[in-house]
Amino acid sequence: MTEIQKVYNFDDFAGQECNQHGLIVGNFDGVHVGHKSLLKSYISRCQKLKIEPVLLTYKQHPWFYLNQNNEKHLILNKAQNYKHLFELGIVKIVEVDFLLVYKMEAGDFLEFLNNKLSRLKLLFLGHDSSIGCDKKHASELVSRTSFNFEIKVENDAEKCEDVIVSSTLIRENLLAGNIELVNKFLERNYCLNGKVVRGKGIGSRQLYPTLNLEVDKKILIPKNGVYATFVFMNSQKMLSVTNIGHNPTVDNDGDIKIETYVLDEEFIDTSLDLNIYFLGRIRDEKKFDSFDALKKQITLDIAHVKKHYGKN
Ligand code: RBF
Ligand code: MG
Repeated sequence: MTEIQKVYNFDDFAGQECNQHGLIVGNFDGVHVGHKSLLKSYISRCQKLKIEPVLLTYKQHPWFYLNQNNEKHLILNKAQNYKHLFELGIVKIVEVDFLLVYKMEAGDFLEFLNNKLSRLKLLFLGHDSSIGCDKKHASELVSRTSFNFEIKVENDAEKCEDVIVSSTLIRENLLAGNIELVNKFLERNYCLNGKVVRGKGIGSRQLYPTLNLEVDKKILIPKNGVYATFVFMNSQKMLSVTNIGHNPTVDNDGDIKIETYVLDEEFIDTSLDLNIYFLGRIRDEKKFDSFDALKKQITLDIAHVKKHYGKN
């Protein structure tokens, strides 16, 4: 099957769907081990039935409506989120406005899908998922037979390090700086993606030159501190050391800065889009008495990364 992976508006998709397809519904923020195992069984079920694996998600994460604020919350920005979902084998992503569906009871929601999606053959639900504003548990819905599609419920509780992995658990561990654990929950290196922006130039003049990363404002930022990381420069993987924090030695504006020093400075490319992949946390950010003291500490940080992560 050579399919073009594409993102649709719900109405566009409903208007032009031409192949028989399945549907899985959710945010899948983080695309962690639990999500992955559920998505893999969904995709293989679709393959067996020879239907397209389609994923329904919300234009904006429900959390931002339900909590009425814009605080940093997401593990992945939309582009990264969709990239991981497509890599797993999802063929179409359909975005629906949360406000359109959040007041529907489970039965109405299923009715809505049944009426709008004439080629829907399979609705795939995680065992612990609930549907509709009446929060009907997935298992209560399987017996519904008045629709043109089958409902299948699959166990989606994936254990890792003896706990059931969830996006909430990952957020808690990012805020605690537990990168190694987060990497296990994700089955890949946790990554911050964003644009490279200009700093004040203090680093290049008096300390070490860094790339400053600006991330989507909805993205949750891990605990302040210094991290062993890597980046790709001209497709080459290179170690770097990343500071997240307020730079108290040199700065007093309240903004959080994310900046990385790439160990092999010669290869730095200045392209705008940057992924910083995290390996582990080295220390807390500190206020030093002088630039010199800070520079000495950064020199030690660099040596630490080389020594402990040099073979990565
Ligand atoms: N700034 C601090 O005030 N305290 C720190 O502990 C600190 N650690 C850093 C560690 C690394 C590896 C890097 C790259 C930067 C660090 N900074 C720290 C930020 C530093 O102040 C910053 O690079 C300059 O202000 C230039 O933007
Ligand atoms: Mg800089």
